[in-house]
Amino acid sequence: MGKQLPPGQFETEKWPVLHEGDVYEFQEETWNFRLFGDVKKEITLSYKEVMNLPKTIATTDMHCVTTWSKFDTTFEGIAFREFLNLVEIEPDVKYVKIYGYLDGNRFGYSANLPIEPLLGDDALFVYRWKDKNHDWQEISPKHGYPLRFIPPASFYLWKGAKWASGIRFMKEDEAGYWEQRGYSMTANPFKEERFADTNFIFGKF
Ligand SMILES: Nc1nc2c(c(=O)[nH]1)N[C@H]1C(S)=C(S)[C@@H](COP(=O)(O)O)O[C@H]1N2
Ligand SMILES: [Mo]
Repeated sequence: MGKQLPPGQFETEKWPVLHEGDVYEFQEETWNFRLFGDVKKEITLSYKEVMNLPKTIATTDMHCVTTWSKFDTTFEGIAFREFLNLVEIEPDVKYVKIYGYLDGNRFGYSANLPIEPLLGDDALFVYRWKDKNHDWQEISPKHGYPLRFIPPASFYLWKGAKWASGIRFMKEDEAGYWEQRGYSMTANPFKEERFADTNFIFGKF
C-alpha cells in the first residue's frame, strides 16, 4: 500500500472522530439510500437491498485535512461502482455528490467528487473495518454506522460522508458542505489542496 505521508500531515495509529452535528441513530424502518440526479430513473434502496449488494474488501489510507493520517485500515463495504451499475446515468454525467446525515437532516452533509477516480476497490461504502491493532468490527455510530463512504487516499477524508444517505449524479461539479465553506473542490492531499483559495488560511476569504 502507499506508505507516503502527504505534505503537512502526521501519522496516527488512532482513528480520531470528526464531524458536524449529532451522531445519527440508525433505524432500519426509516433508513434508505437514494440514487438520484441526472439518471434515467431514480431509485431508493432499503437497508437490506444495500446490504445484499456485492461486497469488496480493501486496505486504504485516510488523510484528514486537520493533519492526521491513518495508514492501512482494512474496510469491508460496497464499492461505489456497484451503485453505478443500478442506474442508467445520462450522457455527460461526470460528478457525484455523496450525501450523509447532519443533525437529523439526511441530506445535510455532502461532498462532491469526480466519478472516474471512484471506480476501483478503494472507493467504498463501508460497514466493517480492522487494522493491525483491531480485529474486524462494525463501523461505530461515531464513525458513520450503518454505512459511511471512504474515499480513495487521493482525496482528503472530508469527502467521505458518514451516515451515508445517497448519491446524486451530476453533469457539472457542484460544491458540497465543506467546499461551500472554502475547502478545495479537488482535495488531493499529495498536492496539499486543502482550501479553494490560499488566502482562506489568512482569513481573507
Ligand atoms: N455526515 C457527515 N459526514 C462527515 C462529516 C460530517 O460532519 N458529517 N465530517 C467529515 C470530515 S470533515 C471528516 S475528517 C471525516 C471524519 O471521519 P471519522 O470521524 O470517521 O474519522 O468524516 C467526514 N464525513
Ligand atoms: Mo475533516
